[in-house]
Amino acid sequence: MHPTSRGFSRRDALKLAGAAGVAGLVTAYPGRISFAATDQTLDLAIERTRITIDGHTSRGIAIGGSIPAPTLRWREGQEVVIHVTNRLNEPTSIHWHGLLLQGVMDGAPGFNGFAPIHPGETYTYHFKLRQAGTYWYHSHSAGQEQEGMYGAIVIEPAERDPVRADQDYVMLLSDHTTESPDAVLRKLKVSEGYYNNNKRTLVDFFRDAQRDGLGATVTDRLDWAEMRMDATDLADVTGYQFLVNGKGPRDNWTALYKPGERVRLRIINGSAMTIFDVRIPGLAMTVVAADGQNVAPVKVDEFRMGVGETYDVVVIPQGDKPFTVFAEPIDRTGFARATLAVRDGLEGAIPERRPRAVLTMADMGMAHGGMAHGGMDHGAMAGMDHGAMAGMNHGAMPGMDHSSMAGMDHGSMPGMNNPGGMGSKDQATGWADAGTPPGAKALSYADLKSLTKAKDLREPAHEIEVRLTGMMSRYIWTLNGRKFDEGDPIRVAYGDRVRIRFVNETMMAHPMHLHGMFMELENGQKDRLPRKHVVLVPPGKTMSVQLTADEPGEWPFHCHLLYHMASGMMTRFIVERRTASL
Ligand SMILES: [Cu+2]
Repeated sequence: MHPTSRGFSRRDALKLAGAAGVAGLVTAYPGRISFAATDQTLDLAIERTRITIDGHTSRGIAIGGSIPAPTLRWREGQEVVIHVTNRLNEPTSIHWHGLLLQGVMDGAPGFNGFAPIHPGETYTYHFKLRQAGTYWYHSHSAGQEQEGMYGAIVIEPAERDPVRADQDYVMLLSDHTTESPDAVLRKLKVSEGYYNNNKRTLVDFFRDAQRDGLGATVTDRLDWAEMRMDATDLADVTGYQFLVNGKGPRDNWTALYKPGERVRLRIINGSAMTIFDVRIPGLAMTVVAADGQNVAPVKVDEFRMGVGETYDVVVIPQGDKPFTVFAEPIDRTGFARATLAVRDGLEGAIPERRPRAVLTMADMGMAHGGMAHGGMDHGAMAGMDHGAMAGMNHGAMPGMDHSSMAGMDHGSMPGMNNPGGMGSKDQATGWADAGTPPGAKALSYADLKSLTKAKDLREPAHEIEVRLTGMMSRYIWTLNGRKFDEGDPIRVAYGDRVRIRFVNETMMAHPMHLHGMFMELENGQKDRLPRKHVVLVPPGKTMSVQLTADEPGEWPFHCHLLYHMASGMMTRFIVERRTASL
């Protein structure tokens, strides 16, 4: 049934879509928009389409007629009604990433009574906007997000915006492949090295460790680089094109400014699998928001962003020379670029490509100092069943399948159980070295400080450990060693203050996403911990967050790498109202 038959006019939808910049995604819109504080209704159809990137056309799925989907511009406090019509021949869904809302409106099939939207059906989402900031929306079904089902959400604050800007642009980063997501996942499952041109294994390392003893093996002279592990260990799917607002590097998406204007860039990592390092050579960026939440301004030259994260930055370009916004995936297999310019048609220089980021022993929490201090029980490590690890390949320390690690004192592995959560100041950017030049400042998670004081300052009453686990050799990614719905859900009582400790036992970074509530990252900022909906947990590291379980329901809690989630790296985070027993 067409939604208009239910009393919603197409014209209204188009009007809103116009305001949202459906046709104007690639053009500038005025920085100061007056928002009517009226309710908003819109129709979004989901259908197969074609997308042209750098002159080449391929297939995709559009929400609301475009890839990316139209930017939804709303205002805090509004009630929004969105009719989503499925014109595919498969079930679909839309999840409102980062929004606080009632569970059934969250749009994750199988959670909170939300069922997939079947072909031909229209589902009506309805929620009140309880927050402001930069967010995004995407499919939570199959691999549809990879196929183009993603768009930006910009919610203007009800009160005065603490961030002043003359221009305001969304830059939605994504990765595009001409292969179907099913094909990608199939190949990953058949052979974990499919996308890896330079196969190498950890087996050599453990063989050396067995022969020479781990102490001799783990030294400065032998780091992962010398093990010839390379960039491909950082990302398990390659062959992507990297896009800004659906445009390839040659398309050169351009944002206009007048010299001296304050330009706000709302940068969203809407990719399926790609962690980006972002910089604008010659232009300092002031980070003003992370995951939609205002932070104390911090001036940086570059930052790394996990899948699902957003950063708002303000830049003040001077002169009429164009600036290149450059986003390199950490495996350096390509780049996304856009241009800030005083008029269309200008191009900034493409900066020299950075060398591929390489994991170091420090990334695995096995840094120099750690060994010297005898942090690790060598004997226990030597007692590890190396045979059991023979089938293991790089990429996932999955070896760290706990059964075979029985002899190892996990807690003694430096960095892997770090009570502070943030062992070193540079932890968030110090892994898989970004290649930041001397004197340049890369954003660290430790820099993020909420602009406002936390509302709930109770010490967490409960601590939940979530181990990030996997077996790369079979392309199974898990939480606490269990695939989705094979393990127990996490249950917390409504109103409780809890700590979640992420222990990454794999050799990949995992952007962990909790629906329904913000996590407050324990990064040392006391009563101003930054509120995050995605926390990028580096390989071999531990990070912890606190939260107040004040959103009842059954929330998805998963790695935001699409194929990790698809292969099992997800659980249920259940906030339940408990009645006292007699
Ligand atoms: Cu993951």
